[in-house]
Amino acid sequence: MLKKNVPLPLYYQIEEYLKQKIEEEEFEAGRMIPSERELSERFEVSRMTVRQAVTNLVNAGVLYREKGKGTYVAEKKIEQPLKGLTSFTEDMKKRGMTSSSRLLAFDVIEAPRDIREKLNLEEGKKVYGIQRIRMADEKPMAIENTFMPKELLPDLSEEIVQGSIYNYVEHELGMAISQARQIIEARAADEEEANYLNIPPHSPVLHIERKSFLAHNVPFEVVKSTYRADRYKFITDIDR
Ligand code: 16G
Repeated sequence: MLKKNVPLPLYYQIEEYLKQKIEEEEFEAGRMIPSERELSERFEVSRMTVRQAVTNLVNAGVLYREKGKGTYVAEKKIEQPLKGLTSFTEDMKKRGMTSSSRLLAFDVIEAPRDIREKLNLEEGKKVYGIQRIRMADEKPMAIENTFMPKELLPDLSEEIVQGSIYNYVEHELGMAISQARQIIEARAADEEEANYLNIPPHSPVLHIERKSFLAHNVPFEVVKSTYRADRYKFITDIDR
């Protein structure tokens, strides 16, 4: 029951009720929530109040609407700490999920200027241009465009990049990955990205550019990735 004599707005109390049901997994991901009519009858409030609560949760990515069908519980977002230089494979393993990749491109190209500058390469040097869709439990999470100097990894193959690149660099080549710099920006998915990520066109995505270094400040990768904003949130701890 909603409390009418407390300073919490009714729509807020309905949001809390729905969030609690989701938290307790009584409403699991993919399940349809009760209709606006049912909720307004149950709580004895107007449908407008219910709609406000539901819309807020849709905007927060907790629920999603399907036209002409109803409102459903969204998958819980993956919470990715922005701390520790980890690979996609490691991140998914830590969560008990299975990682896999769909390889879209594996080319050796002359480094485009911006990549060449970022990787400290001379003009004409070759880089790998690798495009992978990264999946968790077979669902697409991100698209990664990776550029790495050919000279540094002469034997890289399609087979290797279907698995973990970091594992190959560290455990097959014995090179230590030391640090990285990452820039995160919000964007709208274009048609192609939306298609690969299985989301509606123009959905929000997070674009991340990571430049990573081996020991002695040798840059070994520039990765431009597009993450589903409905499936990811990035967490930082900050000290004062
Ligand atoms: C992460 C990294 C990426 C790196 C990849 C290696 C971001 C935001 N993340 O996805 O830079 O290349 O892990 O993963 O760029 P792998 O070892 O599983 O191939």
